[in-house]
Amino acid sequence: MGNQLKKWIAYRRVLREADVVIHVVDARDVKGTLNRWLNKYKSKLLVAVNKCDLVPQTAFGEIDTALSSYNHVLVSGKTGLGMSALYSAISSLARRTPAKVAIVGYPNVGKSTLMNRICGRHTAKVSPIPGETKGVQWVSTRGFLFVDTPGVIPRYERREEDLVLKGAIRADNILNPEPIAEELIGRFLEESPEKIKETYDIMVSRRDTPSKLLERIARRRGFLLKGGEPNLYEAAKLVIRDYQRGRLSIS
Ligand SMILES: Nc1nc2c(ncn2[C@@H]2O[C@H](COP(=O)(O)OP(=O)(O)OP(=O)(O)O)[C@@H](O)[C@H]2O)c(=O)[nH]1
Ligand SMILES: [Mg+2]
Repeated sequence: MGNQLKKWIAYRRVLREADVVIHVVDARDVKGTLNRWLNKYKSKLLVAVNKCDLVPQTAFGEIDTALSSYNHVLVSGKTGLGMSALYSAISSLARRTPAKVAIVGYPNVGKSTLMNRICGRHTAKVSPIPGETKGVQWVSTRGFLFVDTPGVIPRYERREEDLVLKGAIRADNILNPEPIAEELIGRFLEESPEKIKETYDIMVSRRDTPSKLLERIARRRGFLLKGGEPNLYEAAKLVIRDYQRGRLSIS
């Protein structure tokens, strides 16, 4: 049997066995990291909107509206925000002791970070590189059995740009990072241009185009090609990496 298929079967088994399925999504892209396929487990589904420390509080209302049909909580595995709400939501879904709780979601949304926060120790390996968690391991804590799972991308998901922005593909594996970095810079230019200014220590005005800014970032960082042209390829990968790591965030 192929490795992928084995993993898939193990994943399905975890979902079936679990009493509570915590579907972790990224607060910066809730719709994009929400896997609609998991709706078939809706009666035991709890959506944990993670990385809330990376979005302004004014965005919380919008997130609540987008998820109004889901049982959901806003959390940050990094700062501990919303953890007590998460525990009560888990408890109200748990129907036996110890209840089994599976943590699932896209690669890199922070499943292992959340698992560590819940278990209060470094149970699961965390990394800014998607695809860190590989196996499946149940951990007993707080009267529950928790399991962290490897990130899964639904089959219908194909657009590379989308996957990159969600942090599901690592920046170094992208063939053509420039348009993606420009899309990102364009968003920041609209929502908080000062963030680009601070992060890269460059001049930014609203009249600047994303490609102009990418060029400025390359020069500022000394990413130059022979002849002194800016190395946009390296600058684009830097911007994508910073976004995936949360160094470049709207807050
Ligand atoms: N700012 C911020 N960063 C977070 C938060 N949670 C996780 N991260 C960061 O996001 C990156 C991915 O975290 P992981 O916990 O490894 O994500 P994962 O979902 O387990 O990833 P895979 O196992 O690869 O699927 C790491 O760099 C974490 O430090 C959070 O709440 N806030
Ligand atoms: Mg993980």
